[in-house]
Amino acid sequence: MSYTLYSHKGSGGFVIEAALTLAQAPHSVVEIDTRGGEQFSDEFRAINPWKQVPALKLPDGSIMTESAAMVIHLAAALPDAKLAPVPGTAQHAAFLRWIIFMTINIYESDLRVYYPARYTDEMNGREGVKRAGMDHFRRGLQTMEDLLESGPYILGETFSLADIYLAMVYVWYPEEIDLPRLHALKKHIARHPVIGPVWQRHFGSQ
Ligand SMILES: N[C@@H](CCC(=O)N[C@@H](CS)C(=O)NCC(=O)O)C(=O)O
Repeated sequence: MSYTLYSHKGSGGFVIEAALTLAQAPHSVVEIDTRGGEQFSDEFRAINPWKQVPALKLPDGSIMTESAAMVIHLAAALPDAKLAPVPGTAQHAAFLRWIIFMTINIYESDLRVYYPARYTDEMNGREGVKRAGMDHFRRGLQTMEDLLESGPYILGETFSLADIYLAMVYVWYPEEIDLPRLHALKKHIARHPVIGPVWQRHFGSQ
């Protein structure tokens, strides 16, 4: 009864690996070399037709994709690990709100920055897509920085998978950015006794 995570170092697979590690759930990680284009192979397309990592094989053999869905599912499937508030509570509503906000607005703008050609059909449009992506990315992170005023975590005093997700999307921002609360959160996760080593493997000493 084990999970199989298809991932690439430094990808959205980080938060899923962190969740499985925190919950001490048996799992293995299959490295997909997305820089070398392995996500486009027939073998991986059979796992995720959208050709992206992370993908997660559940213990019953079924496959999940979409990092936000996986985070929400794992928190529900592994309740003893307390990865998120109890479903149905106001805290859980806030958890869902910010996970979805981060995946739709921040993760997505990161893709516009790193893969601008997918968002325009003219060569000359790529710089514009990338610039607008950076702007969106920055605004998304600033929204989270403002939210952490009542932190130190997204849910106030309660640490959850949403914070790990946030540190991950923050570290993807490709330029210097002055967001001290996000910086402190990232440091906290990088030094965490359980998930710190997972962080180091994905992002080094960043
Ligand atoms: N919406 C997806 C986005 C997944 C995604 O963008 N994955 C990136 C790595 S972080 C990827 O596979 N990049 C290679 C590619 O898109 O070709 C999720 O949240 O899981």
